[in-house]
Amino acid sequence: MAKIKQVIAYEILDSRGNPTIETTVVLHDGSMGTASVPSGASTSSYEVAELRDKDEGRYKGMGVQKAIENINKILGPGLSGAEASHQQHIDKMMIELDGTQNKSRLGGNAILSVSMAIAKAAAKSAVLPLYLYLRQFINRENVTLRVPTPLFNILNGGQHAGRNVDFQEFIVTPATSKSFSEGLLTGSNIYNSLKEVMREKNYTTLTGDEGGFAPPLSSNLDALALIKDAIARTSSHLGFDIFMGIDIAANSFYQNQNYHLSDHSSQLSPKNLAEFYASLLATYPLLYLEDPFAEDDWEGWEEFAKVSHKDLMVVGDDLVSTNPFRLQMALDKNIISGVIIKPNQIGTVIEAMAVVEVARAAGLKTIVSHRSGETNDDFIADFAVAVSSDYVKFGAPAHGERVAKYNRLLHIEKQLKSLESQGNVLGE
Ligand code: 2PG
Ligand code: MG
Repeated sequence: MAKIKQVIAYEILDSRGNPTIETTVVLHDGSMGTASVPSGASTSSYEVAELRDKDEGRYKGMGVQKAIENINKILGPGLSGAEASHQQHIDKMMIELDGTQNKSRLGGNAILSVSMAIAKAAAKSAVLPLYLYLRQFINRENVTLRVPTPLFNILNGGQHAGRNVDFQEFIVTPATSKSFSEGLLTGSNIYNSLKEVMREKNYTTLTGDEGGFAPPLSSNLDALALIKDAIARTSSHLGFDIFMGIDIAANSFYQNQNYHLSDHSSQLSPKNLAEFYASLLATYPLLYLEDPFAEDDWEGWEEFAKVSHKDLMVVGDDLVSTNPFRLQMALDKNIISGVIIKPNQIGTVIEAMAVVEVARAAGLKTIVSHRSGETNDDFIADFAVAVSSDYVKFGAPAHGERVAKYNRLLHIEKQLKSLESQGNVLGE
């Protein structure tokens, strides 16, 4: 148990070269925690506000000096002397200090960086690994402690690649029966095999924001064919021990109630798009489809629920935006079977954890996710283990800011194995 002594924030750069916030929290017992926040490119309108300076002469308006001032002058002094291990109380205090619905006064980015840094400092003070420390804030009944199954984004399109592929992320995911390290090896083998396939076909092997390859392709479905080819060259078997998925991120090609795909000459209505997915599923046995429709196109989501099959994970990201009210709307309409959890969509650690709990209780699969603009902070890896998420989505098994998270999961897996072999009940 230790009280907060000091909170200091700085401006640093993220993986896209844009400014973001890094916050350090010092406790009275000398424990420290430092955390930095990520940033999305394909954001939804239901995420909490990300406070940017909007000074066009500096980092094209992307500076975060105002948010940092809010930490140094308002949040830090407001929290000074508070007990760091009372994370619920701390997150609530920050919500109250902000006083808006969407954290727009102080900035969701400012609030989250403090929330994460305090959790890290408190874990240090408690001499616990962060994932075990955070675990005390969830209901652990019937929830096993395990390292989640990774979803690897190995081919980038949409707003993460700037080429002509509309769908944002082409994903492979190993069978859930595999251990995390086995899954990582499989993902890495396929990633490297895809590089080989692309070289042979004279495609560029330059990568997008999340480390996946970003070739210009004549059709969205070409990406799936390339990945299928890449898998066939490894020891994995598609549909048996490796599966494919897509984050469509449909917001990005939705306009005036219709969808505009660059490989279709005419626009598609929500019903047409649902039919397109149905035919796609008949050719490629996809396991995972994220944001197949835009965040407010409830008609499209409902249309698709009629034709999609029960083995497909239909996942809401922009649709839900890690927001409890949006989640309830999606549950009431019975249109998703999985949900993306991004702490920076909601702005505090405890609120993000609460959304995981509601989703799990409703029988949804949970997927803890990074953002396309990242730092080397690996908080999200510990968070995913703490909440016993079913999956994690941290990008390709490449690029420093992506592998920082996967590497942290390797460490956690090792730690859990050794604790298990010692008969330790892992704090359950
Ligand atoms: C997504 C995310 C992360 P962004 O849509 O799932 O992959 O992208 O961070 O750009 O919103
Ligand atoms: Mg998404």
